[in-house]
Amino acid sequence: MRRTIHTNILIITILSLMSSCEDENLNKGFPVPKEGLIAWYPFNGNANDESIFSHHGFVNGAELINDRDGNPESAFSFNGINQRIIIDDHDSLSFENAIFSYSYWVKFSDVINENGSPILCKYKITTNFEYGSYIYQDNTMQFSLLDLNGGCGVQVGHVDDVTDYLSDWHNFIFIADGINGSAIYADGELIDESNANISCVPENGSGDLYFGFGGGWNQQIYFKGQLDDIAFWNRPLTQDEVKKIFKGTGFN
Ligand SMILES: [Ca+2]
Ligand SMILES: [Ca+2]
Repeated sequence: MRRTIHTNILIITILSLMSSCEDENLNKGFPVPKEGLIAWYPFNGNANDESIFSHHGFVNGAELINDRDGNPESAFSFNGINQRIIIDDHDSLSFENAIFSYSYWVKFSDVINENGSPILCKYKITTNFEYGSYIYQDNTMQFSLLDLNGGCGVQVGHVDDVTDYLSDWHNFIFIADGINGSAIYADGELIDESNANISCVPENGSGDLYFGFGGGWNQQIYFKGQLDDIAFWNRPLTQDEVKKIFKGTGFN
């Protein structure tokens, strides 16, 4: 009898261990693809880069808030006046031949700043510009590559009207694939693409990378809204990866 009880306890223990392992496996997986990952900001209580490169962000006023799942201090809010996150310039944040991808989650404010609203931008105010993602006064959101030194600049894709995305959090992914063109996805769906050669290839500039801040020549503009889970890759993401990032199913 004693042996039976012991055996039962052992079996129960093994079963519960197995089920807890299964639960863990269900929740496992890295949130974004690791291949080519250059910077990854999940905003877990800070603006640290959790890729292997440690391009940590310096938080300049932006405030930690709940993320889209209600986790505390897991996203950042920007007031549109003087708050931003700054990442020091680094060679790996410039992308040769205009081949790269980035992803972010955003919750827009219903008020677009008079001069527009930059989500992210790598530039130096009166010297050079590399890439950025802006909302303009007409409510379009443009994904740009520019080189103010060389005088070239292209809008390589856009969202027609951000007011279609005003409520709740949304995921936007921009893919630049050099001579093969570019694509933009919103919440896992392709919304704009071009097969044309990206003719403007920015040089490796000296500007920092900003979240919630940017501008054009001699322009400083702040973003009003909320941002989360920003990632950069030095390669084009696949459609399958885009969908998985949006669904949050995880990667090996
Ligand atoms: Ca987060
Ligand atoms: Ca540089």
